[in-house]
Amino acid sequence: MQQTNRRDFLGLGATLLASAALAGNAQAEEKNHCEIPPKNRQLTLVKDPKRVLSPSTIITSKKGKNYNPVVTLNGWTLPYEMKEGVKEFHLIAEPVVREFSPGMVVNCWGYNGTSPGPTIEAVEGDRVRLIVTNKLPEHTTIHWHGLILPNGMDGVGGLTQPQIAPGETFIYEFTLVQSGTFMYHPHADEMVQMAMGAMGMFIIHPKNPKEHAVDRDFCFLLASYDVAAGTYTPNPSTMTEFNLWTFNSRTFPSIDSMNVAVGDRVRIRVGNLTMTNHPIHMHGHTFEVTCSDGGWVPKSARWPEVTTDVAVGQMRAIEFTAKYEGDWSIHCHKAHHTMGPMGHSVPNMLGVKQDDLTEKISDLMPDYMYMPMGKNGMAEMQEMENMGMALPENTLPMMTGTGPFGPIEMGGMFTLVKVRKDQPKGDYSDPGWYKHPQGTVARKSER
Ligand SMILES: [Cu+2]
Repeated sequence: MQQTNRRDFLGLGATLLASAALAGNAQAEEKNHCEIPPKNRQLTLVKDPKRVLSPSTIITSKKGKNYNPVVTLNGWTLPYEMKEGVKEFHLIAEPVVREFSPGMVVNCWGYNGTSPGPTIEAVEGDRVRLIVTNKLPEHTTIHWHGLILPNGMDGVGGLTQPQIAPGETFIYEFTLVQSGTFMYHPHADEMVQMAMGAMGMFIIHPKNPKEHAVDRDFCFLLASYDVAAGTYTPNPSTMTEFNLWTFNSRTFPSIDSMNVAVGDRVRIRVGNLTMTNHPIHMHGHTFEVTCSDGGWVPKSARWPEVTTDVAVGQMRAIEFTAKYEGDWSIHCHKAHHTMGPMGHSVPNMLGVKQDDLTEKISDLMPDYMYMPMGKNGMAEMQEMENMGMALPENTLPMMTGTGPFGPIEMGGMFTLVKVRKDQPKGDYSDPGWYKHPQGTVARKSER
């Protein structure tokens, strides 16, 4: 019975915790190191944790005892309990449903009701106990990617431990001897389990809170999927031709923006558990890579960048001081990774006068969705979408998002860093579109 309570409690995750806190449950708040959402975020109590479709970013508003908590984009931090001086976390590997963007849900595998799983946060020197229950249909393990630990805790099924059979619970326990950004993922039937979204982040804060201190600290994982239009489950045998490119299993415009104040020191930690590299590019500022999953980069070895490649199995933490107000794009620079799934196989019709060809082909084959590239490019595809062109079931348009000046024509791995003079300290809520001072926007020539 106790196990059931515990599972329900943890599975409901941050949504329930936030609700408990909102209801003024001080006990729950203290016990769970609790998350209180900013006032404008709507959180509701969800009865079935596997139906927590579109979690907003859950903010830990209180500072940790000796660290400034990270903010996981469209995700949350796993609560822990102190047991005789050990931080005890309970991870439940299980099938979940994730909403990638309104209009598209995916059958994923994740932890505690979400994919990616909740972020684990602890402090250098902590003793941690990670209790892993397997509710997946096949065996699993968890590998703690980048952590220095005893070999038998490394989580490689068959090599350093027996596989965790469905229904079994295994306990990992070790002391955190380093600080930085790490990941966790199965090391059992890896290709399938990671293709299904089983992964999460593991943040270890420095023992001395003044070391590597920043004002705002964000993290997310890069994840890719192959979900054919009209279906709901990723194809786990896809090697290269993925069609969904995500930050924390969300696609633009449904990825939360990172909202900061002018003058803030900002860190963004990006982990890559996809099958290809992602050059992450940010507009408006230069940044430095200050940390990899191997540890902190010495100051003398850093250099300014606006793009950093995050290779497969790597993590890169970038840092910058937010100086310039505006809505600044941050995205993967592989152009097809900032697009939605629909229409990548479009026939190349650039420069071809098509007249009513599309209509004629659609009449001949009503069940075949014929969507060629336009004569002048692909921008007209978003126009068609905006005009209400029907998409097949459970998929997303290739180019989407609307800004204050019109269609943004993005999708996939794209979001914004919003820098504002008046973003209050500790407030992560979306300030809306940037209001450009008069005379500072590119304008149509009158000449
Ligand atoms: Cu990419």
